[in-house]
Amino acid sequence: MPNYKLTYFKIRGRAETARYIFAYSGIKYEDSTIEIMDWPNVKQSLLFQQIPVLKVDNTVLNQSTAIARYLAREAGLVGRNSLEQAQADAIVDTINDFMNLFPWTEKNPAVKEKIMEDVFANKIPLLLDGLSKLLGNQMWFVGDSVTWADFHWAVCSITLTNLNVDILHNYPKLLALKERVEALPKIAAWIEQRPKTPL
Ligand SMILES: N[C@@H](CCC(=O)N[C@@H](CS)C(=O)NCC(=O)O)C(=O)O
Repeated sequence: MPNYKLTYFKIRGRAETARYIFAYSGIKYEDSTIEIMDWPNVKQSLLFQQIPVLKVDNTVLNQSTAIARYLAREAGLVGRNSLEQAQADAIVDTINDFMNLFPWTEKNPAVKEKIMEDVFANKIPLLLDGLSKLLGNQMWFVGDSVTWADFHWAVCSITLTNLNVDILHNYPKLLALKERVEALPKIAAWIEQRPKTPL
């Protein structure tokens, strides 16, 4: 088993799906969290000056989705055949497309609020309607067992509900899926021990 070191800020953010995969699979890793004051120095040391990064022995991987997909593959969480794998990939990419619409780095509060309102009113319903239809009456998004796409939904839906407490009221099946992931014993144990942060 390689030596794994995941580096990110002390928030869920773009590293949490990888942390869920580590927790669920029991694969050991170092969860290295950077304090904001140390970030400028760490940033300079990175090829693309962004985190998360995952060090696998001496190889540094960037891009949160590539990291999570790699770990999911190692943990047997990508889907049972190439079509299921593509279905899981498509769900993760779709969720990311919508999560990337939020103005995470906007400094002007008025501009930020306006974009937030627009995303919640006009974009997020499209994501939730689509995901809800894809899930239908199934337990998991893809096939008959949990995949990293379910984990990614569970992680991103925490951020959505933190930003807008009512957002899942009309989507009971998506809420139930989030809760099903969070009730998996190893995920529940991780949630209990992780730092409590807004993002
Ligand atoms: N597409 C990249 C985006 C990475 C990214 O935007 N990272 C942010 C944190 S979420 C970052 O490093 N921000 C600090 C900076 O750019 O100085 C991924 O998914 O890993």
